[in-house]
Amino acid sequence: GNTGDTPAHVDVLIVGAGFSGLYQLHLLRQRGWKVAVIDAAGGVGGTWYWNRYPGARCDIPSIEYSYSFDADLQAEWRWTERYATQPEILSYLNHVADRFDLRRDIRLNTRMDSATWDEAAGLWRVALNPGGAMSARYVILATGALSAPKLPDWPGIEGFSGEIVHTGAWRDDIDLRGKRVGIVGTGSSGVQAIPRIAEVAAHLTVYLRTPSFAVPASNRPLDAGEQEALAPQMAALREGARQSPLGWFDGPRPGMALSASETERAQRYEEQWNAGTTGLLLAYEDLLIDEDANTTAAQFARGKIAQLVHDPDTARRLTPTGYPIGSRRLCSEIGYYEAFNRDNVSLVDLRETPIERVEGNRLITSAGAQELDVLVLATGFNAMTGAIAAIDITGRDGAKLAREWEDGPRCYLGLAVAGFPNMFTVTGPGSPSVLSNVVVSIEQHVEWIADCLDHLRATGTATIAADPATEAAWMQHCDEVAHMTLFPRSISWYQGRTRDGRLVFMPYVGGVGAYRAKCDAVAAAGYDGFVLTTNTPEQEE
Ligand code: NA7
Repeated sequence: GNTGDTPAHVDVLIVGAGFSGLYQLHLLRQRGWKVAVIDAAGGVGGTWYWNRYPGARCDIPSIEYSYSFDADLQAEWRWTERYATQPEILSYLNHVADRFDLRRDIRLNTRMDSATWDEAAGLWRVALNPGGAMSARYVILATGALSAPKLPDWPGIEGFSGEIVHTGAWRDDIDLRGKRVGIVGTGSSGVQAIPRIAEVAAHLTVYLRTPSFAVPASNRPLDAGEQEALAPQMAALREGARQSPLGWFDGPRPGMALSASETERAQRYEEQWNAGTTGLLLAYEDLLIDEDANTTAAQFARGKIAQLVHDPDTARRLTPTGYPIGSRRLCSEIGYYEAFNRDNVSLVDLRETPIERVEGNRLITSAGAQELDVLVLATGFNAMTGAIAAIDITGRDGAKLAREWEDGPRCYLGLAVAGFPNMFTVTGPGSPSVLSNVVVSIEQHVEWIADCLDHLRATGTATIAADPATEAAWMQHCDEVAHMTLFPRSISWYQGRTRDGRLVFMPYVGGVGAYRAKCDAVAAAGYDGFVLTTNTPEQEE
């Protein structure tokens, strides 16, 4: 396909051709940098290339979940649904790649096996697979926060004789029609896939470990007129999103849940439930801060599950307990609960009857064996750190990034890791990315990194690296801010685990507006918290 040749040396090597890498390439090339992008996938699109499972769709309104950097791009693209499907987002990103002539600098089907910092030469020596060696002055890891699939390690799984597929590495040849399908996992991916698979499979067995709170997507078609009507306000809406806590056009409605009467609350929850996706959590300002407030929303959602699922025993199993609503990613559903009312769907509760092993085409739990033609793993990702830790990255003094992160993910502003000079991460741990409209966060990260590189060029700086003490202070700040909220009250992919079992809350909860202000202040102060070294003569090219 669209495979550019990779030169032996570039100024900037970008890993990943999703929302982050595409924009980073465009921006840096515009500013005169020599840039190459590699991606392991057979096409551009990142997350939206890989997650082709049935039902895959965005849970942020498509008009907001799109680039804002180019007014013409925004004006010419028309979304067909309020929440875009995976194929539509993928075609949008392909359109962007064509429109800005990005493909000539993108090499697909190529991984970065290793990257080693060469202190004497002041550059990264990189091993590509396939493709061998290249070097780059800067490396930008635009590898995605949710891109390294997490696979179960049940005994015998490697010998499963049916088809096995992870939602985040879906294959187009998977045909579920008339099949006996099992699906493990009921996070966002499972919740989206379950109703679509149930429609075509002979039988679907859902293996449930932790029930999710799922709210109706309230999806609907969007017509061009609606988007045209919004056009005059778009610039202001986009700017509002950039300064907002969540990166969305809408924020929480004013008021506290506990100050409202029970009748008022019930009415507002009903409205916000019907508004779609995260609407419920935006009903009041205190829902993710005050446990009692949160309980009122959780109880409302639990009541909905009891109404939607006919069999009381199944409804009980699907009802989340023991963690605050919203502290794990709220799922967006279209027919999820109703799917459990179908005759061809059954539920296995792994909390009572855990998975023991796999034998032939059978998944065996303590309740018995189930023959499956296709086993779908909706088991999630090694979030925020997984894709980077999978690369053999060696920084100053032989430090290995993956090994360092086993002691706890650390990253200054989610943008750079101390000990790894001239390397940037987009949506790294310590950034608000996954707790925001990630496209808004990505645009901010990408623009900040481009401005930083321009500054280094203008000032003749040879290396930039995060200062370890400032990095540690930032991670501690992230943890403190998180603990002012209810987010750490559940175990979720927002948290990393250290080798000694400690949980580390990874995303910055303080909001994209506050984060942007912090990043801007860091840059304005000459990259405060970074150590910059100037060019020595032998490093000049
Ligand atoms: P998630 O949200 O991490 O969900 C993964 C699900 O898989 C969750 O229900 C897990 O249960 C379950 N799981 C994971 N491993 C196992 C094993 N070994 N056995 C049984 N069940 C397991 O991933 P998603 O892909 O759904 O969504 C990720 C994000 O992508 C989403 O939030 C959006 O932002 C986009 P557990 O909770 O660990 O008990």
